[in-house]
Amino acid sequence: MSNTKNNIKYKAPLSHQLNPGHSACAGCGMIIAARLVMDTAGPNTIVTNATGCSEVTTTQYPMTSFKMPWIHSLFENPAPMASGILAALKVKGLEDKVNVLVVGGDGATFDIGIGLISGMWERGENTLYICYDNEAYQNTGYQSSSSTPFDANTTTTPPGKKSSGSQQLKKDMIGIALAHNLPYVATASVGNTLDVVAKVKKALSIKGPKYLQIYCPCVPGWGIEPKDTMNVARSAVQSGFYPIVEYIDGELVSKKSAQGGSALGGVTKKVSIEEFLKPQKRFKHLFKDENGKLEIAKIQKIADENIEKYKLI
Ligand SMILES: Cc1ncc(C[n+]2csc(CCOP(=O)(O)OP(=O)(O)O)c2C)c(N)n1
Ligand SMILES: [Mg+2]
Repeated sequence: MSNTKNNIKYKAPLSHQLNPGHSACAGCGMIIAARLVMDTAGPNTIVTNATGCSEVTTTQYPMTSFKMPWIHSLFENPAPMASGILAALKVKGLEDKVNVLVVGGDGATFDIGIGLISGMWERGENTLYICYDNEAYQNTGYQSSSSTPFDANTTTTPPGKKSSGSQQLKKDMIGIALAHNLPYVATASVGNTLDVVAKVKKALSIKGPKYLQIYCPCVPGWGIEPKDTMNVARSAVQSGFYPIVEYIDGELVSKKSAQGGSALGGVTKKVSIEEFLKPQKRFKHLFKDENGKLEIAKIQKIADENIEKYKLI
């Protein structure tokens, strides 16, 4: 195609590994994270993708938004698929020249794929596992997963007379990853794009199995405005609700303070848990009555415990 006025040949932007034309919602945190991850990993990468929004929105047959080789099979399968790909790369003598990424949502990671992910980690496969953590099975209509936070309203944890939303605590997937003695384990928030990029780069520079869990607000599932995605992704960190940590060889090497900067630098103010919860319809029921106030105090306690555990202030 050419631009007749300037006589310039039009070329689609070649710089992105994940291209426009996907069907993710406006303001989707996952798709922002996915583009950051794919662009950072670059074209010399093979991706195996679990079932979920990251797959469904990017690869509607017969199209794909991915420029790199990409494969989807069953929900629980991307980890063993990556093992097979690594075996093939080994035969070709390419195992040190190609990045193998395994990506999936929290449902795929915390619940449905966990056994096979554990096997991949146990085998010490040279892969980077990325979890797009949007805290529920969003693609199928906002059902709770074991990543869903306490008191969140999902379609399987509706608040009512006898409950105030999910009564389970979010599974400590970081602790589970660390228990596998992985050389690299970290969380990031899509609200801090540079940190996501830095952590993907860092992870890919290390040999062996790596785990990066990225906090990704979901516009319809969390009931937020598309314009609020980045703010919510940041206030989750600044309130202590979602700790941002980085472990190399089991040692905590970096963490983000409750203000979003480095926790090593002395921080004075943090965002209140109400400020984080309020823009999200999944927590709306907590702002109705006195009982809600008691529940918010419980969530504040969870955030405070994170701050205490990781010394985030
Ligand atoms: C074994 C299996 N169980 C359930 C489903 C239905 N299913 C497809 S996508 C999906 C939700 C995925 O949730 P998550 O992994 O958190 O990704 P998200 O869509 O939230 O990004 C479910 C339950 C399936 N395809 N296969
Ligand atoms: Mg999810």
